[in-house]
Amino acid sequence: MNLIYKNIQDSISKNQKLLAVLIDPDKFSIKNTTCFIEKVNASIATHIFIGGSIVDEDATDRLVSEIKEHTTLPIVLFPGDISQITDKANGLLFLSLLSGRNSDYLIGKHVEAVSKLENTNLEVISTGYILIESGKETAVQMVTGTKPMHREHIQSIVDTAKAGQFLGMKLMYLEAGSGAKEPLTPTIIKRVKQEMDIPLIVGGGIRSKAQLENAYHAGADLIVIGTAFEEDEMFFEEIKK
Ligand code: 1GP
Repeated sequence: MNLIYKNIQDSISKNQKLLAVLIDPDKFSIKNTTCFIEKVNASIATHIFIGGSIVDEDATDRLVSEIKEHTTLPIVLFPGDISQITDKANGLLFLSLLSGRNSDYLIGKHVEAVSKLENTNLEVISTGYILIESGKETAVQMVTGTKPMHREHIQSIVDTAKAGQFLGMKLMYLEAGSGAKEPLTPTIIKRVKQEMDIPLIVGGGIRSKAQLENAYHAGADLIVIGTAFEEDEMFFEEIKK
């Protein structure tokens, strides 16, 4: 049963917007789990994403086990590396970095991941991942050795997203990068959304309710926020149910 993907599609058909709180195991203190997840549960968040660019081996597994004790929200892996795959989560974004031309991140790591995934019950969701420049070098850029797409090259971004859809990807993720100075512009989100039939994820640099609403209004179906909560958990106050 592909429940996570089906629920995303059902929410879109009911015009319900989705929000994922992203937790990076490398930056999160496991001792803070109870208190943090209580805030997530009281918020409009619909998903918990877990992942980071550089994470210690087993840290993801430990963190997911702990989080599961405190929430019924779906836990989806957003892995920077194969070592972050754990059966304890509910699903995994099988990300292909379409904005770059590093074959490892387009297909190589995916082949390596198969033997690990075959021993899990994770719902594997094929996801096109497009990094768009945000004014500073991001962790994804450094780790993958790829360049982000230019913000002004909107047609190239649209064509890249459509190519991913033609390849059969189930989700498309537009990424400004963790901690981006500015989130993606409504124009980019709107143009991509207009041309796509698959759900659109948007993340990177969203730090206020107004920015969240702008991105939804432009066409984002699911928004991912991590840094804003790392910097100040008071942000949860603004997005209570
Ligand atoms: C990062 O898109 C996510 O991969 C979320 O970005 O940490 O800037 O919220 P932030």
